[in-house]
Order: sequence, then C-alpha cells, then structure tokens
Amino acid sequence: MPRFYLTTAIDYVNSRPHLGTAYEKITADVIARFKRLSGVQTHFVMGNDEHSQNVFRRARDLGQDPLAYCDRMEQEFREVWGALDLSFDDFIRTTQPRHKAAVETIVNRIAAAGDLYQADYEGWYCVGCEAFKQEKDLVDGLCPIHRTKPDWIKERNHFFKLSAYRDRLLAHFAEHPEFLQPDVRRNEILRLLEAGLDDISISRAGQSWGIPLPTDPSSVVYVWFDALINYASAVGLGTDPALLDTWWPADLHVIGKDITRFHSVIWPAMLMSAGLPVPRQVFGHGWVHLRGEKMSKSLGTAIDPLEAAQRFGTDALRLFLTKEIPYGADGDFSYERFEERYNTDLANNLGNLVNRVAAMAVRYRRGRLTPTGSPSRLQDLAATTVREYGDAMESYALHQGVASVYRLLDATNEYLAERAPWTLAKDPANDAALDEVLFTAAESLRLATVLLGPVMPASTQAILARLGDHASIAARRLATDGAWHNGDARTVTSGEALWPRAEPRPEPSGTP
Ligand code: ME8
Repeated sequence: MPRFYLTTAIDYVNSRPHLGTAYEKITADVIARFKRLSGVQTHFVMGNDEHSQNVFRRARDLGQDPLAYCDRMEQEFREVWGALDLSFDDFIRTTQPRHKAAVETIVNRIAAAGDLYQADYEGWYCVGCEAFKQEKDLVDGLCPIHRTKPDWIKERNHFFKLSAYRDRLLAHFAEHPEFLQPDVRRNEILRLLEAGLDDISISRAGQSWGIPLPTDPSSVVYVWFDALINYASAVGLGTDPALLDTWWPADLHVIGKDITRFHSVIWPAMLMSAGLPVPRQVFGHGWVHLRGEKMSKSLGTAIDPLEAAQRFGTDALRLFLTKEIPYGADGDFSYERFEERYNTDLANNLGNLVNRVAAMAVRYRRGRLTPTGSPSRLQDLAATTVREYGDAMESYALHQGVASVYRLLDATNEYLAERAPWTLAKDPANDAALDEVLFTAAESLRLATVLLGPVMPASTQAILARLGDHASIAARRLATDGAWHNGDARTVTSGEALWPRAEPRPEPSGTP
C-alpha cells in the first residue's frame, strides 16, 4: 500500500487557535482524508510549538509554570481541533522527551559535519515572529507583521553554515520543481537563493526556556531550529528507527506562506547537513483575511473557529474554507459571505437535493430504488467528475476539486427539473421511467457525496446512510465508491431536513 506522511505547522500556544490557523489544519485534514479515500496509508501529524519566548512570557504573566501552561493549552487546542473534526494520527509537542532526543540527534550530526561555529550576534529580534531581523526587514523601525519595535540583542551565539548549502538547495529546486508549491512561493524562494544566503544563529544565550544546546548547555536551541525538527521527532528520529524508516521523508508539509523560507531553505539545509533525506514537498497556503487584513490575534483581527463552526455546523465551515479560498491564495472571511454560501451551496443545493430525492423515493417507491441499467448523461458526467476531482485534489487545487463535484450536483438538480418525477408519478404508464429517474438521481447524489467526504466527513456519512450506504469512513475507497453502481438495489430513508435556510440575524458578539 502506498504511504503518505503529512504535517501542518505546529502552533504557538500563547493564544488559542483562530480561524486563520484553523484554516491550515482543516485544509490539511481534507488532504489527509482524500489520501485515505484514495487507498493510501496516511500518517497525519499536527502539534504545538512550545519553546517560544511568547509562550514563556504569557505563562509568567498568568503566574503559571510554563510547562503546566502548555499542558493546559494542549487541552484547549485539542478541544478546538476535535470540534473541527480533524483526523490527525499523532500530536507532537516540543516539550516532549521524544522531541528533545530528535533535536539532540540533529544538532550533534550538524556539529559533526563541521557546520556549527560560534560568533557574536548583534542585531534586531522580533519576539512576535521569533526571528532575527535585518534593518531592511523593518518598516519605520517596526516589524511589519506585528507592528512592534523589535528588541536589540547582543549575545554570543552558535551559527549554522546555511550559506554553504545555497548551491545544493538551488540544485534541489532545479531537480524537483514540485518541492515548493504553489509556483509563486517557489519563485520567491528561488530569487532569495539566487541573491545568496547568510549563516543563521541557532541558539539563544542566557535563556532557561528551551532545549539546551547539546554542544553548549549554557544556551538553548533557537525556537525555529527546535520547531522544524518536530516533523522528524514525531516519526521517531533519535527514538524509534523503525518508525522513522516507515515514514521519513515526509511527503508534504502544509504551512502558511509567511514561513516558507524556514521550511524550504533552512529545514532542507539542516537535513542535508545531518545526512537525512529532505521532505518531498512543501505547500505554502495563503492567508485568511478579515476585511482585507491578515487574520491574527496580535492585530486584533481574529475570529473564533468554534463560534464560526457553531453558526451553521463544522462541515459548513469546512466547505466554505475549502471551496471559497483558492488553495494557495489569500481569501476573505466574513459572516455575511459565509451565510450567503451556506444558503446557496448547502440549504438550496446539496441539502435540498438530498431532501427531495429521499422524500420522492419514500413517497413513490417506499424507499426501494431499483437499478434500471440504462446509461444516462449523468453517468457520463459522474465519470468525468471523478477524474477531474482526483486530478485537482492530487495537485492540492482543493477548491477546484469541490467545484467539480458541485457541477455534478447542479447537473443532478437540472436532470430532476427536466425529467420531473413528480409528473411521471401521476401516471402508472410511466413506472419504468420513474424508476430510472429516481435511481439515476440517487446514484449521482451518492457519488457526489462520496467525493465531498474529505471536506464534510460527518454530514456526508449521514447523507450516505440515508441513501442506503452504511459503509464506515475508514472502509470507503474512491476506486469502488467513486464508481457508478448500476447493479445495486437500495433502500433510501427520509429524515429531518438537512441544512435549513438561514435567515438574516445579527453578527455574534465578539466579531470585530
Ligand atoms: O508560525 N491565515 O506558529 P503560528 C492562514 N510556530 N494561515 C495562518 C494565518 C491566517 N490568517 N495566521 C497564521 C508558527 N496562519 C510557528 C510554526 S512550524 C515548524 C512552526 C498559519 O501559531 C501560519 O502561517 O504563528 C502557520 O503556518 C500556522 O498558522 C501556525 O502559526
């Protein structure tokens, strides 16, 4: 069975998840679920990035022990991720012993390769970004992302010879055009590589919160150097060679566009130096905006993902984020637009179609639908849809994958309007035609629902059960469930109306 190891960025825990960070996890979950549906053995890992100064300061401000604070935040993150129906297989925390073992392994290997040296560092450091900044990175003396003045720091640090890896990185980019996607990100990083690389500091002197540098325990490992290693520690680097052998290198790192340099330049160079294979692909998604600005806690533009999910249900939110934001580009979130799309895509389209097909099956055939075997236009379109959907999802054009399913749903609605089963039902002479229409519409709907499974796991399971298909999510496969089933009789049941139309109501409290 083919294997796929997929990760997301690990989150800083100085505040709870917001809709922007949740977007990344939801879209990665869609990819993980699509891979499983495709019959690929998938390992999906998420986690928390805990050795940040912000986390330490936040715990101190609350009068809490930093580790106890991180334990509590893990529970809060897990609660949000659970409510968003994320199907991760493992959750890594950078304070775990397995992570420390991996960090020590990599630092020791890099030191043994002769790629570490000591030097004085003097310059700017933005704690919000947890990044060393150059004068040219600042706007009016401020960090352009956090709009705060960075700290001026002067300390003796350990440096990694990143500059020595420029040519190998350029060669890797040339040999593997798929390594960094989408192409706009790849072009940005290529320009950066062509301009040359500076060595980077990988330690912070005089700090207590972090993993002691194995080659100099009076310093801790710089939080980004520490954090990137999570992808290898989660699959056993330094602790479980068999697990590492099973899953490394990672197939895909899903991350935000602001951190592509860390993932596509620094991380592969660290691995090259340590003699480990580099990940196969990095995908830098865009930002969720609120009124044109990046959604962010520090900018006060955050929306609570739980509140958004409660509005029309988790699956409605997952659909909105996947379908409405072209994957790789930025996109706006607003409750007005969310409601509009909910009414159009779920209440009026998919929900209405399920309600109508089930109600007619029950009314005219007591739920028993018999296949007629006659080919239809919808059957042809379904085959095209499965192909287009597969191609789009494989290349992470998630929005196009969903759009192709919606073309099939639209065509199913049109088919019902044209064939008008409610008219056919008036005359027993039309019995065979009525059987054909009901079966064809139900089958087309079943197939479209299977394809939407990775995006809306819970509600598609409920719809499939209503259509007489009771397989578990784990047992579903695109190769079989995504084929047109001409041979199976089935029993359809009607139930509560799905996704009732939303009527306008005031914005929930707390919305900026
Ligand atoms: O960067 N829209 O953590 P983080 C879309 N700990 N994605 C967004 C976003 C938005 N408005 N805001 C943030 C870190 N993100 C590091 C990562 S990985 C070894 C270490 C994304 O909590 C952001 O780009 O600030 C990142 O991929 C993720 O959320 C976590 O952000």
